[in-house]
Amino acid sequence: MRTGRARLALALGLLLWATAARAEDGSDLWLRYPLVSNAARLAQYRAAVTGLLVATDTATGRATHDELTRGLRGLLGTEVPAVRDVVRGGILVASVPSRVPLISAFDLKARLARAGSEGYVIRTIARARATDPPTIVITAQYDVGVLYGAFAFLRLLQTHQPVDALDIVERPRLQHRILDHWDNLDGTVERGYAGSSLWDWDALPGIKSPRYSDYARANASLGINGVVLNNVNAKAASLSPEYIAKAAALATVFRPYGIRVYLSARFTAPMELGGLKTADPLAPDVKAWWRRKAEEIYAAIPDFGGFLVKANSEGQPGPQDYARTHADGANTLAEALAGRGIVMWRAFVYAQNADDRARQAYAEFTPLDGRFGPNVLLQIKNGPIDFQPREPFSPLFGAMPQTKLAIELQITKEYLGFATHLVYLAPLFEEALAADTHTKRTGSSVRQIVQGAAGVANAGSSRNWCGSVFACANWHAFGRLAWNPQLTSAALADEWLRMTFTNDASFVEPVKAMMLTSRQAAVDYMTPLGLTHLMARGHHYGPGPWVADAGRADQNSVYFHRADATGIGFDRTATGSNAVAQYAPEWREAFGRLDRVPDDYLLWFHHVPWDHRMASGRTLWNELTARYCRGVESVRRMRATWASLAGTIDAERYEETRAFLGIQEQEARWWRDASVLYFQTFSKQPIAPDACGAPEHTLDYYRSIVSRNVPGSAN
Ligand code: BDP
Repeated sequence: MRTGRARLALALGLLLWATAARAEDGSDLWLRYPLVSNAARLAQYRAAVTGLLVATDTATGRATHDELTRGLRGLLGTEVPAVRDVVRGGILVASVPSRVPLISAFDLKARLARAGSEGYVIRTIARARATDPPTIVITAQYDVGVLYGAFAFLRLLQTHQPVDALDIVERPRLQHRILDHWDNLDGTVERGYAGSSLWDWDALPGIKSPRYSDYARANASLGINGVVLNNVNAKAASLSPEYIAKAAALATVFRPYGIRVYLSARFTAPMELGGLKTADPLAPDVKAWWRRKAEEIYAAIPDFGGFLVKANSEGQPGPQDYARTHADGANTLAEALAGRGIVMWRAFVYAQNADDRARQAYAEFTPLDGRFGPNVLLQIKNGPIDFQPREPFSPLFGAMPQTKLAIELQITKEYLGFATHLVYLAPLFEEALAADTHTKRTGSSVRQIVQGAAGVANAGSSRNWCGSVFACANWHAFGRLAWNPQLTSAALADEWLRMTFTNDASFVEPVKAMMLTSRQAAVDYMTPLGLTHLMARGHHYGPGPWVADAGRADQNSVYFHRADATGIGFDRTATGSNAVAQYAPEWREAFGRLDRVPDDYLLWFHHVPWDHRMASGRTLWNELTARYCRGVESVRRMRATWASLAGTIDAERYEETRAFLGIQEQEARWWRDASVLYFQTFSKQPIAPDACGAPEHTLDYYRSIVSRNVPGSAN
């Protein structure tokens, strides 16, 4: 028999073990499920949740059961018993509602119809006898809906919401909610700042890491329903039998979570894999090759989602190599899928030495409107150039009324300080989705026009998934906005903070405010007033406004900012490239006129004299330097906010963020000093005294900085 002392030691040991096992390393993301700290709420939840009946006996039903059991155990601090009926209260989860008497009795039909095929209904149903506690029903037309409903219910508890009179009907607004992984077959990730690829291609299909199902859980909790496994700069080998088997193994893990697997396809795969002499999309043997390939994939992955294609862009092969159009190329692949999947054809194209890179996609694609097959989506980056800290919306969104469209957003922060800088992207996503194209159609904002959203993923092998804890807020925000593009950045930050850290308002409120200012801060210290693409060459980390030696003109910073003795900015009005003509009249007017253009887009559309008087009363030069300093000051304030919160959360994640903010302040300062010194060589004007003071080093010093072995470079 154990002595009391031995028992105490054992208990202490177990406690220590449990604490260590729950170390806050970020790996649980927003699915931590800690005990509800609000005593009144906890009591309500415990009273409401007396039993759990999951009446959906499929793999998805089991995943739903497991998630609810895990979540409730943590949040309520007690095991919720699985019950055979819910006559005396509890949670009833069921798809195929007609088979569950309680649900059909309460006639949820109309609500279920509103929820559609992927949505869900959560409803508190009072029982006939007032003394019987009500039942919380989570139901849906299909089992994936109940999984989404279960996550939504857990979210209510995680954020301490009341659950006594629930009447929720949710359906996803966008049909395709997809993460694009730019993962290479050698395990590196193009523009990945969170370690290496999540997919252990070498070990697949034999070994399936437990991380794959955790990844799927995280996605399902947001409503993400598709994953493109490999880089858009695709290798043909990813369509080989060997890699199809590996993709199929991942699909098996993801399937219960409602996630379909997609593959990036290399346009010349029929030549590289099939030995054909051409990849001409209209050649019968090429069409036949794609059909056979699709059959082979569907035999291994019956719910294969389809192909993502980057064609005739940045050196990738495509239909234009055979004098065919993007529509010809897309349709050949789409026909091969024979209605079972979709082709996401990217609109990110730009020609060598084009007069204005911002005009290219519109020029190439608008003549093809109406010529894409029914299962083709044209995938358009939010702005006309390339995932910059701020861009106006792409004019293509308003110009392809007869084409299905998807928006592509970058979650990984290639141009926004990687995982190092705390930049919350929901305001950028929100801005892009809310943009009104002002085209003549009902519902002319981008979020009303698109049928899909693709986010370039930021998850990798890093223990905290995203390289830094705060970077994961962007994955969360993307997924939730793809489900409901009407959600606000503030609501999403609130929700993410509560689920990731704590519900304590004295932490949530200041940190939320900090997150919401962070994107504008990055715009200010990197590319204020509509400047764009001034990052160091290649890897895009740190300032490089002087870059002029890239192989292509339209990858040089000087091409984008056009600073000279008279002023700065890219004239995209009628006197310049006239890119402004690609927008609806309202925008032509607003963007095209110097007296009307918003400050945020000033230098995007205009070449402006250094002495131009701004709305603030300052000259352009003084406004530019003030904005750079404002960005640095914002980061200082972010740092101070964080410093004031010492001791309010776990040491591990507190410290990580503290250290990153320290680097961010130094680097914001680096951006500001380097940029103002460089632009001063054109303006020839002094830097007005500001809170940032004189630049710390000379311009030569900044120009001589060469960052080596930066992660995520294109390979
Ligand atoms: C650019 C990235 C490059 C990508 C490209 C794309 O620098 O690595 O391949 O976008 O979207 O921003 O295809």
